[in-house]
Amino acid sequence: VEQGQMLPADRQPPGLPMPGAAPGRSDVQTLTPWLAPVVWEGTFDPVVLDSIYQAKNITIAATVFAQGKYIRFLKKFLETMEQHFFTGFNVHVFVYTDQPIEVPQVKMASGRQLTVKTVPTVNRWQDISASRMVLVLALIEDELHDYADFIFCLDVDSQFHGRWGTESLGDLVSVLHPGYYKVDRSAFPYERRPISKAYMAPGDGDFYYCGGAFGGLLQEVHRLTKTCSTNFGDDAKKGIEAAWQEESHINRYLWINKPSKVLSPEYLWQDFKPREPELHIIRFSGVVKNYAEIRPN
Ligand code: UD2
Repeated sequence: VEQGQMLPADRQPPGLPMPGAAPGRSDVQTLTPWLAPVVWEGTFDPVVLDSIYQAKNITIAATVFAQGKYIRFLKKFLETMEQHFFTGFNVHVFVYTDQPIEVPQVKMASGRQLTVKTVPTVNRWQDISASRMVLVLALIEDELHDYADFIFCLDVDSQFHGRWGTESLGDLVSVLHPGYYKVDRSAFPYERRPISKAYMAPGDGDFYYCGGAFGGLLQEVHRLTKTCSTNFGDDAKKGIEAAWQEESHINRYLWINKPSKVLSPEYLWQDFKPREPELHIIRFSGVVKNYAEIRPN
């Protein structure tokens, strides 16, 4: 290289910012030890990302379960989803409910659609949580494989407040649980009984991920839901239910099959928690609810 000539971007001496580099964050972990990005506000350029995926004309599927009294959360969930979740992209939302006539009419932009799936009423909330894996697996196998590219599975007792878009796309995507991203691994509420298929030994695990939001490429979420529903069923045959139902199985799966992208707690905060300084934006959060009143038992 001649004196004064620019080095190619990948040959810049260490310590010099690359021309056009996205601004980073130094106050939070932005890369996992296996080099998956941890997505925080300020670590990506939404315009660049959107233009990449716009050119590919992708379709994103999303599932949400609203059974029993949880139907009351659906309207706000869908209204705010319309404002913030992959705006400008093809989105197909699947609502699973035992009360199809109660599903609110929400005006959706072109390219976006909603399908209602009627499911039987379930009496134990733990069974609702568990049945989600089986139903998402069936959806991918029976309906989505020939047209959707990505899928996200989301809790209904939540609302969107800010952009959730193409920066969240990856092969296998999980969200750091807002209650455990700053605590030591030894305090993670993993399933600790060796007899369970969700078992995590002391010292195992990378992060504690939440069950309320996960996703990725269709084939990756297919693998996750297949493994987790099989393991959940194997536990049930032995009369065991993991500490946090399917969330425990997801955590075990993601320890063995590392996520290719990790979303910060901006992507699933909890409204009862005061906002922490590292959260420059809250994109999606769980509303405050009275468990005793809302759950079937
Ligand atoms: C946590 C997880 C949740 C799940 C659960 C496992 C987060 C923020 N939440 O939340 O995803 O892993 O632990 O036990 O990560 N539902 C109904 N009707 C019901 C009960 C549940 O539709 O009567 C559906 C609904 O979509 C709800 C989801 O199941 O959002 C999870 O249930 P939850 O919100 O009661 O679970 P929670 O708050 O303990």
